[in-house]
Amino acid sequence: MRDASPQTTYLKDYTVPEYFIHSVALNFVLDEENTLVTSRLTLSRNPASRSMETDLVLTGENLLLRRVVLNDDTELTDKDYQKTLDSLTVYNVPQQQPFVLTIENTINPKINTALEGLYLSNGMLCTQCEAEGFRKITYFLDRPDVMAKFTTTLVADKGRYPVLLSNGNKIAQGELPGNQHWVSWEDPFSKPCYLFALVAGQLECLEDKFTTQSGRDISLQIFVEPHDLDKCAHAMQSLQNAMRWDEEVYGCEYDLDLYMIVAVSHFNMGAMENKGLNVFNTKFVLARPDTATDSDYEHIEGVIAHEYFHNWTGNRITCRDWFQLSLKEGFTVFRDQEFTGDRTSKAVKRIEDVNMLRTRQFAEDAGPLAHPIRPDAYIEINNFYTLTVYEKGAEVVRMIHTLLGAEGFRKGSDLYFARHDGQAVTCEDFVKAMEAANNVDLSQFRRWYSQAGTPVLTVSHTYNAAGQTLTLTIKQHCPPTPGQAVKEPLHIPVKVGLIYPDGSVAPCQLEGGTAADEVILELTQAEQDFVFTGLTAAPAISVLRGFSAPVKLVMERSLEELAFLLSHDSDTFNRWEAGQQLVGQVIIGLVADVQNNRELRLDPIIIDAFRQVLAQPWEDLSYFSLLLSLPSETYLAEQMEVIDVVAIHKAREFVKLTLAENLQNALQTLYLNNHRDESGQFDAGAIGRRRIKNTCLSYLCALDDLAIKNWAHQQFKTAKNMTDQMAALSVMVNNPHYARKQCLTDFYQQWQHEALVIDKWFALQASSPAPDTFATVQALMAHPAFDLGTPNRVRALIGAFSQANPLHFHAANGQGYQFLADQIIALNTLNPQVASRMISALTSWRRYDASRQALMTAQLERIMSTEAISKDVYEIASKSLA
Ligand code: 0A1
Ligand code: ZN
Repeated sequence: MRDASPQTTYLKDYTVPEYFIHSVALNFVLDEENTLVTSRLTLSRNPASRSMETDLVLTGENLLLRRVVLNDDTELTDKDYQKTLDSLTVYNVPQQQPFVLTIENTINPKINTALEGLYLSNGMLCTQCEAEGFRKITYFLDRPDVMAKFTTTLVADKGRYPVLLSNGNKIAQGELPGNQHWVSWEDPFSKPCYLFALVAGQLECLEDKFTTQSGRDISLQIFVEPHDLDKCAHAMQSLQNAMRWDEEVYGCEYDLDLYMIVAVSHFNMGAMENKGLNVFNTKFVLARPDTATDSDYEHIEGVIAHEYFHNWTGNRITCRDWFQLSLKEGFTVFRDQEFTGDRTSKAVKRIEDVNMLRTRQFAEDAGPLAHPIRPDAYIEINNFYTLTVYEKGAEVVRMIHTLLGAEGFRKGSDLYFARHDGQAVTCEDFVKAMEAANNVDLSQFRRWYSQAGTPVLTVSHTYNAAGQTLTLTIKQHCPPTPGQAVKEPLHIPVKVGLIYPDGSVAPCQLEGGTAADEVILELTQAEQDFVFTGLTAAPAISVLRGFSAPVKLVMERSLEELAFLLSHDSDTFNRWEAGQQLVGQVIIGLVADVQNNRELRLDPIIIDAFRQVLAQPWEDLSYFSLLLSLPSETYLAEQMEVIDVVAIHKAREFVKLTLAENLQNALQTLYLNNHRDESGQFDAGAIGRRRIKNTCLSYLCALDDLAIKNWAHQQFKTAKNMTDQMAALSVMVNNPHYARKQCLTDFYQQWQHEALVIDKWFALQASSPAPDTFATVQALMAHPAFDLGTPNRVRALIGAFSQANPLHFHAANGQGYQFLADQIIALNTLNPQVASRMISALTSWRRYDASRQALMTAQLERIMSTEAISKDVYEIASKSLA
């Protein structure tokens, strides 16, 4: 039985809440299986509500109700209220004056495998309330526009739960008979219940402080399981960096006296910004040079910053309703991207973000689940924590930044904070603040919030030698998406630069304008001409610099033109992009050769281009490695009409091998020059050395060369940091290697007590192109360290296989699809959020050949017929088939 035909919620139906909750006093008597929750709410009628209802309807799920008391003196009986599976209606509550309602209920954290509400993680009790988890703790008005002041008292056994945490400041604590103790917390800021949190457990704490720009000392505490205390230093440093950056760039200072982070090993997502008490997936906290890679270090800093930045963009100013999710997420992702760019390399960060957007968000936008960054309907809101809301949402904020400039954007954010502090608002309020502070009209720009799909820009040009003009014609078109057959033209900033044939910068001077090195064209019509003047020779055109808009660019360019841009474009993004287009075009050509059984031959222009890149001195070695990296199989797949995973893999491997054969000496020298025995050096220089070295190793290991294979083996055995150890192991797992098996066993032995490292061990094997991978994956499902109840493990094995192993997941006999569906069906009852996220690998079935389409849809149908299908899984599976 499924939840009786799941209901859709629509943005157009939004109405203000009928009641407000001003304050809530919570009392928890904590117990693994039977936690007693007492909630004392002070409520009043919302005068702005037009409803005539005199009943109060609270939401609540999986709760055992014990008592309801009105105004502290009247115990209500079951004639005064009605309970359903997901609500509590109290009849005829006072309309004229505020009233107090006290509710007592119990919950069972132990059986809560969905990890939403109050649950157990390795013996520790913790909560996750966004989006609608608070209703699994107690009856409440569980919607973000109901903001209340929370005080929370936690009572628990002292031995099992010595540390008791909740939002805000600790105001009192004491001992109780029977080895019990209690702690009270008070959060002075009004907040919606999705920002509530509590944690109880045997935790150790790393403590430090931060002095704000106004001179206040903030205590910073990171709580972890005792064996992880030696892996918190980087998270602490990251938090301090983020706090400083937000003061400098946005003028935002932290508001409480205490900032706590707790790392838990069971978590559905990355982390959660609960006021003053962030709860994090251990993956985004714990790092030691020997356990975490450079990329882990960077992600930790990014996620710590993201959650910290939410204090202003999310908590102080929150969302009116869940359709506005991108208001806080798009803006906060934009902020964390800029922060990471400032901390590391702007060029590299932009490329990494665009890579992810183009491979994953573009696919979402082109498929049956496409939705605008502000969706207009949902069945299960948890399904809308998507790449579109987060990553495309960030691109939309970035475009506003591009159109207004850094100063104008800052004026807009200042006004937004000043106008709306303490409120629950909409995307519209954000855009209005940007407009008002800059005196601009963003009417057409607003369509980015309501229109789904990735626009395609088609660019052509003509150069007029006599008139020394260049005319750039840009057309925009957006393919239809579900429910949106016709699209209106968008307001799109297109950053352009021009380059003379000798490599010098050509002036960008639009008719009637002044000359500049580059220009932002504002495309607003379906087709528009831009005329550049004063050009003494036909320039090369660098379009969409910095990836100034989330669009697909169609522009006919020869391999020679692309090679020219690769060596001369001054825009770091477009320079890299030229290389990607160059080699991408060639690989796509080779895919056709593979399909037609033609002999494969690599165009020498590619080898030359790579040789030139290798010959130049590069300061930013991470950027250098990106220039040498081939487009991913997933990105290449996006370029094909019908995806052929086998041909893509063969063609790409052929290019890799041929480059390695032709450039072996240069790659070896580069490897040796950058190979050091380093541990714990995290400056840009050391990170860059590791990255370029390991990029070279990956090319070289494509060669059937025993000496090189020994290099990898040696690097694996002697590595003092996880980046080098993992890089070596991965080339050994992904290429035939004599020591592969032994090293995998040794690695497991070495790291069996470090869960996050063991996740890497699972993921690496699951994503390998080696022929025995499917059998390995099946065997790993039965490995004692595998557990369907631990989301990180599920993502490491099942997620990596289905999302990062196109070759084997899409095996022609359909075994990959069947395997995934089996796991989704098992997860449906255990953890619906994780189950529904796993479906995405099947959603894109229309992109494959007829035989695979049939196999994939058959599995989606099978998922649809699951008994007791959750709303989460139902929504994604049914929309995937629609
Ligand atoms: N707001 C968090 C993401 C998050 C969303 C839902 C969760 O549980 C269902 C957990 C975390 C963020 O953006 O970091
Ligand atoms: Zn967020």
